[in-house]
Amino acid sequence: MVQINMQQRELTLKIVFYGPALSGKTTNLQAIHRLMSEDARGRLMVLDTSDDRTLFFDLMPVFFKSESGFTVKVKLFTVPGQVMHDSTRRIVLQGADGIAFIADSQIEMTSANNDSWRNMMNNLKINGIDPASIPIVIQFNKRDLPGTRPDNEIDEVARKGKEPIFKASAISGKGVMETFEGILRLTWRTMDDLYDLEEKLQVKEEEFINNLLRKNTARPISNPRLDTEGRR
Ligand SMILES: Nc1nc2c(ncn2[C@@H]2O[C@H](COP(=O)(O)OP(=O)(O)O)[C@@H](O)[C@H]2O)c(=O)[nH]1
Ligand SMILES: [Mg+2]
Repeated sequence: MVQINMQQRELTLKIVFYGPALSGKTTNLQAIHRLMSEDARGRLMVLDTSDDRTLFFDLMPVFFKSESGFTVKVKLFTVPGQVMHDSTRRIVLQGADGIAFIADSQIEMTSANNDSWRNMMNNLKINGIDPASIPIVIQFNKRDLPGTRPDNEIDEVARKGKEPIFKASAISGKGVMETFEGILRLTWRTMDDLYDLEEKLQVKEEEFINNLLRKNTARPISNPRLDTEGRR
């Protein structure tokens, strides 16, 4: 649930990366962490299911300070995909403002994707979130692997459904920031319709997007002049 604190001048949104086990949810967060400017993101906390814990999820905040003086924070979560961790998924999904559904493109993972999608719809309802109105984008990950669903089939899925679809290979970072931008925009627009964010916060969609997609410009400095030119 979006948190708007007018006294503290703070906005907090929650975006959840959902999907079957091993589809690449953690890998997406790791890529975002790697590709983003250090001053736009916090620590990536990965709680692995190989440990003996009761709650498993990954968490990373991204943030900026708007020109109007608001601290805008987006908390990114992943859920554990394994069937047995349903209660964790339900808890992590609580109060979600947007969802990036990470599907595994491998043909043999089709039913795992479908099961996870149905499980998500069910958990949304249990949490009192309307599955028809929460912003959702779908990423078909692992496009680099052989034996994945062909592009034309994915394009067909895109034509039939209402969710924006992105193709990715999260392991190399390809398509990750596009997916992230997709869910950020959709979430911003939906929240703006509901709560007049632009008016209340004096923040425009482009300011929100551009600040949350600030790239990591770090690279070997061979030519100091070039290094400063690359920055904004
Ligand atoms: N080939 C390939 N492997 C990937 C890709 N994304 C993730 N993986 C691998 O898939 C496995 C599961 O990824 P992980 O992010 O832990 O999945 P999660 O369970 O959804 O968090 C890991 O071995 C990743 O390296 C990808 O785009 N291509
Ligand atoms: Mg994971």
